[in-house]
Amino acid sequence: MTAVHHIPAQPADFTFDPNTVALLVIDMQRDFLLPGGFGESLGNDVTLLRTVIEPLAALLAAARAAGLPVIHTREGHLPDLSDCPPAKLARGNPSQRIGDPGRFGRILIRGEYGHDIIDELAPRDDEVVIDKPGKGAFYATELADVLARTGIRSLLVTGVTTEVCVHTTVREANDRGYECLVVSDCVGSYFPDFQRAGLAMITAQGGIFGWVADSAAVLDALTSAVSPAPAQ
Ligand code: TIU
Repeated sequence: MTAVHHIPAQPADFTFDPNTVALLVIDMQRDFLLPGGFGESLGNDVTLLRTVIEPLAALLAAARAAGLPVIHTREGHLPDLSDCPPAKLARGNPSQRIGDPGRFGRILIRGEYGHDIIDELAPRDDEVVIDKPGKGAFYATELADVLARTGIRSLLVTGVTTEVCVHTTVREANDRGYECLVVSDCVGSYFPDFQRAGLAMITAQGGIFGWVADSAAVLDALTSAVSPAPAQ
């Protein structure tokens, strides 16, 4: 199917071709969403982020049913921390630093239980998982190659946190010419004010970074506009 479809969004309808759109799920990792991980070590209340899980699980199921590519990302570092800038390691006064032993293994270290994606949103074997050392999903990763290879031009952006890794990734994507729809109830922040401002900053100035719509609008468009994937 090559038709262009519309999702009612801010600041204007978001148009997409089902053949060139992907669902991007950013950093839905135990270290950010479970007590005892990196997010909590930074002094955050993780319960605020957990409101994202249910709507995002529904959107993920719909995207899979519609045959959309799904790309997951994970923020984290090599066990020897050689890919972690000293400034990132030293910043702030966390109760536990990256690489320290946490409740779910070494914090934000690849291969550790806490670094992996929460069970509710576990990637399928055929889905791409991008490991990233930074906040943006393009920096020092293969994401640009994956998108070019698969012909993806538009991204439905979800995950955590709104003002940090989601924003950085949307800004990187915008500069590279990708069209991003941020799904408002499928992105989360530890800070309600930042959630509001983060979403407003996407759509301000005529959509300076992209579009925002809630998952109900996206689900509607996916179920009505995109043919279901053939039965396996
Ligand atoms: N601290 C915070 O809000 N976020 C991060 O450190 N990483 C992501 O947003 N994934």
